[in-house]
Amino acid sequence: MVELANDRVLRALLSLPVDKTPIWIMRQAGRYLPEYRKVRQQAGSFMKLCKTPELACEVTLQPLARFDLDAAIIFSDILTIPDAMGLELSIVEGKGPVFANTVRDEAAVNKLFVPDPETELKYVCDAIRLCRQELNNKVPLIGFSGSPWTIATYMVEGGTSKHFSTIKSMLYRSPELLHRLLDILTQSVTAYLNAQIAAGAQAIMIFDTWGSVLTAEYFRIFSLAYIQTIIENLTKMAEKRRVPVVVFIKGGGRWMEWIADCGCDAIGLDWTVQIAKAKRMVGERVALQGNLDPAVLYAEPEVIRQEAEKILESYGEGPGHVFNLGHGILPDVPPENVKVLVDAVHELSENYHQQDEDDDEETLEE
Ligand code: 1CP
Repeated sequence: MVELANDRVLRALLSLPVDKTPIWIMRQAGRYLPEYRKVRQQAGSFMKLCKTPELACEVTLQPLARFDLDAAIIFSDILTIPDAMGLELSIVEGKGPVFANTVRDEAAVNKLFVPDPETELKYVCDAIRLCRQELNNKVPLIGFSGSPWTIATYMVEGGTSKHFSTIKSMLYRSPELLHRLLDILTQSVTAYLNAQIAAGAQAIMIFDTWGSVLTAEYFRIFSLAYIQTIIENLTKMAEKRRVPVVVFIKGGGRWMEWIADCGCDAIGLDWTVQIAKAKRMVGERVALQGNLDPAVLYAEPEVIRQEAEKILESYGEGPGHVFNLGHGILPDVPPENVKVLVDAVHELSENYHQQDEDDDEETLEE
């Protein structure tokens, strides 16, 4: 097994004991950092940044140079797969992601193919390989993908959506066509994540940002079932360690019981969930990641510490918690406040973990 100087995140995601609660932050490399904005400008566009492994690696590591974070997450986007399928993604200032081509009818679905991750998406695998070298086993590197449903919303709508009218009318008018699209995406995401693991990703996160726009019944059929198929087909061990899988369904608090059964090791929670309640409901089955309201980072340092402590207290003693925000960090947050949060979580969480020598005997090997 490769020795990591800090493997708290990998241990906590598998509910193994740790000395302190680990923390990383969704979208930790991003616009709130002036050094990110500089590299992005240098790159010329968001996609150029993603597609240049040296630059993607540089921005991945930027937040780790500033803060004592317990993991890195590869800098990329969930929309690299449709871009690789020929939809041509651009990120437009003030508008978000926009596709040149959409997928709204049978002819468009027929044209789709499963991208080869070491060809069309090689730039992501290269960035992962480079990051692993640079990280030199200091902290683990997280790989990620969007869920088939969430990726499909962008492909069908053509970008960000308010009411998801186009994809929902597809769901109710041509469910078989939507299933075909989701099936191609499921194969693509599985191959992509396995390639990320082969390239060196040590944990995997699946983002289902828009699962909660579905009804409970259709969430299971059109989103969760596909996530489950992906997880069943992921590489379980790499470098003699388990590769934990986190599933984040924004707004999925009401479906925690179902999510806990999808084969994931941990559930990412948004800030609307009481973490104590989540632990009571599913804590025996999965670890939990989250779930500070991202807006807390606008507060004074003392308030940030208090709000962090509330979450630590709510989760209570024992392993199985990775601290994070309940969604991505907001672009106008002062970077100093992130340091306050990261240091507070490490300092305050020691009280919730037993400092027992015997714990070291439990390992991640199988
Ligand atoms: O620099 C810029 O102006 C572009 C902003 C940006 C960034 C920093 C986009 C466009 N993507 C990213 C990086 C990104 N996206 C990461 C990086 C790794 C990290 O540090 O965490 C990750 C994990 C994502 C994932 C992502 N992209 C999600 C899932 C998570 C979530 O936030 O819900 C989604 C929905 C996207 C789509 C997307 N890409 C970019 C934007 C602005 C969006 C959201 C648009 C929307 O709200 O619909």
